Amino acid sequence: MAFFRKLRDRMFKSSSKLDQGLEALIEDGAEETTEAQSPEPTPAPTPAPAPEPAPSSEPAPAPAQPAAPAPAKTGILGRLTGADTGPKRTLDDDMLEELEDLLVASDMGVETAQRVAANIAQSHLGQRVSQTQIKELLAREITRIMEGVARPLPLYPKKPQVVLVVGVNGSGKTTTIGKLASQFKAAGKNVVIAAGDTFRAAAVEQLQVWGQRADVPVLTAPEGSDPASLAYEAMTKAEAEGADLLMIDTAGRLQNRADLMEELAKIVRVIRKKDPDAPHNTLLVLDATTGQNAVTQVEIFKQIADVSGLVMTKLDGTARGGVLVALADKFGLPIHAIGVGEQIDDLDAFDPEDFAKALVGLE
Ligand SMILES: Nc1nc2c(ncn2[C@@H]2O[C@H](COP(=O)(O)OP(=O)(O)OP(=O)(O)O)[C@@H](O)[C@H]2O)c(=O)[nH]1
Ligand SMILES: [Mg+2]
Repeated sequence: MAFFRKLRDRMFKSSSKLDQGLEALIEDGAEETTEAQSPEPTPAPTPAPAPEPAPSSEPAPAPAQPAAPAPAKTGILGRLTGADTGPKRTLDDDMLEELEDLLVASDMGVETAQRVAANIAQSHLGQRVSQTQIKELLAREITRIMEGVARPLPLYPKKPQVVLVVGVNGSGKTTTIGKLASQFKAAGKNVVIAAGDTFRAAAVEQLQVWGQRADVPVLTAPEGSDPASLAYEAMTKAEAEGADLLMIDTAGRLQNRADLMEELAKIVRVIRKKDPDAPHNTLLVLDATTGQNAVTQVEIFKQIADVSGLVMTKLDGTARGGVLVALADKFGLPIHAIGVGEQIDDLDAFDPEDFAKALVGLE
């Protein structure tokens, strides 16, 4: 599926907190390390005098030479080879602990932060690392975690393929449906949208605007009617019209509102009456600026609606994408796409390396 195209430059417009934290981590620690290592050009400690060799006629062996101090890396050779001229810090337990704290502060979650730090320690403990190096090491670990979850929305031969879109209020469900519909339409698919948010008249109007932009029909029901019935009717209509894809919008619901979650469960039950395999995809739309609460959102929506994949919106202009790493590590749910703006083509494929680099502040 070549639909998703890059808008990489828009990801993380704002400067990243993690980026700055990593730089400070090396800078602050570098001072201590340099002081501790070479306060002054003190003479190399003389090795303890060797015990007097037992009197013997043999000539005493020459005392082992103390190892010559390693030449400073800032020599000509160092300057020629190492482009990395900034401060460096020895990766020790203190630094690892600070690194872990930074990762937790960037919403990566304690477990994931610990695992990432441990992996970096495994390869680099005791080594002196620069700001760029620590960012690269981190980006490598994050990329590794995210690689397994970067997957576009799968398409099935089933007609209609039912895509249910769920999430908390304002996460970007309706916008994402508009964007997806436009991309699938452009790819030659016959798409229908159902306005399952029957609570607000404005929600239906908003979806109709997206339907016009994407040039796909929007099926609606009167305000206040049962969203499960609408979903059922939409499936019947989509089937009759030979649609490839039926995308069902739902009202935003907080995961701690049991009544609204039960309503969602009912929508799923009713859809399954019509087609036991449907919904074929249940997309949970998450707002990147949410932080750690996204973890609970995934847990509960997964339980109620059998979430099959994630879309993370609003990654433009926020540096708070760290929770995505925690989600990938914890749940392994595919990330189908990311929202990088409010316009119709502002939906991008999820690229793990780009994401990791943007998160840690690498070019
Ligand atoms: N910057 C940015 N804004 C986005 C993105 N996706 C959605 N939005 C904006 O977020 C706001 C909410 O988007 P909606 O699509 O209405 O969210 P929703 O989940 O349908 O909201 P409810 O139906 O009220 O639960 C709108 O102002 C969108 O323009 C994105 O990727 N980036
Ligand atoms: Mg909506």
